[in-house]
Amino acid sequence: MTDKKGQTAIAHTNIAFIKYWGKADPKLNLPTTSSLSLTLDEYYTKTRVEKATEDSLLINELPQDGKRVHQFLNILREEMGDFPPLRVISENRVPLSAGLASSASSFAALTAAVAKFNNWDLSLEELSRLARRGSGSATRSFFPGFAIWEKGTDDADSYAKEFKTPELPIALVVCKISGTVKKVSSSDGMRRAQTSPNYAAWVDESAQQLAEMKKALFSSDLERVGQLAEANALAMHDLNLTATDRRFTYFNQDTMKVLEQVKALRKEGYLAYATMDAGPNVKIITNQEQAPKIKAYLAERFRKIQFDIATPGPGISYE
Ligand code: 2P0
Repeated sequence: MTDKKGQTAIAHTNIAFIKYWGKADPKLNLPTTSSLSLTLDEYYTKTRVEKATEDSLLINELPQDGKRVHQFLNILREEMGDFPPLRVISENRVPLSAGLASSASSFAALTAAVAKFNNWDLSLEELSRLARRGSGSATRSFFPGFAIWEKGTDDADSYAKEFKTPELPIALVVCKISGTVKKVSSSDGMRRAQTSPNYAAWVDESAQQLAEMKKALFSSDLERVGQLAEANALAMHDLNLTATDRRFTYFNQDTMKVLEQVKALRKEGYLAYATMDAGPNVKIITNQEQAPKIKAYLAERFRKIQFDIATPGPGISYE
């Protein structure tokens, strides 16, 4: 127990280069594959927890239905021992629910803030394991740069670790295609994707791609990193299109048009590979030298789309 009034933690979001897209155990959020991500500098969630009379949630100053957060706090109480009701106050600098994985930074920041508030002495890996129960992708948002979430075999050994690489001049051009709320939640999307006849093959292929991705990162081969990430992402989205339980897509027409331009950029000699998540946005993997040029190239062709340049970000921090 603690006599502290409150505690604040900051977690940055992450983009998977080898995706998590399916659950071996939906209750425990155990994944069917290991995944690898890059934490980004530009997007983060800052979360303060304060002692209160009941659990509640405020995001960007707006009260929310805090059911998911309340359930997660109860999981932490079961795992770690009881603590008082908490008011959770979140400042979210991630475009919400449009495929930029705000749940990753949100559940990482919340887990870290609650742990620090309660004076739990936990390693980053132990925090990652706990955060998994809130949202799978949150496991990877504790670490600077690259992280690997090892799928593990059970609740005890499924968590992420930092994946140290040589210094890489990597950058992402983030194409913010639509800020609208997604129609298929990640959990529902995964459940449906797992009904694709191609699912088992994707799981096998993903393990090979992860092994190759590690090698490419170690040898600073950004071209290969991009190729592998794009292949992995396109195959993930193909599972959605081939789901036998109501096939679906997160792409819209702008997604398809940007993907065409990514091919055109490559033909012109640019380093440019695309990755997409549970929304219409496209993130283009490139290097820091070419990122502003790619941004200018696309901004000229897509007047209505906004573009950011994102670079590797830090691990969890506290205020
Ligand atoms: C990922 N995504 O690896 C994948 C790729 C989106 C596409 O993890 O159900 O919000 O809370 O565990 O973490 C988004 O799913 O899903 C996600 P839950 P989560 O980043």
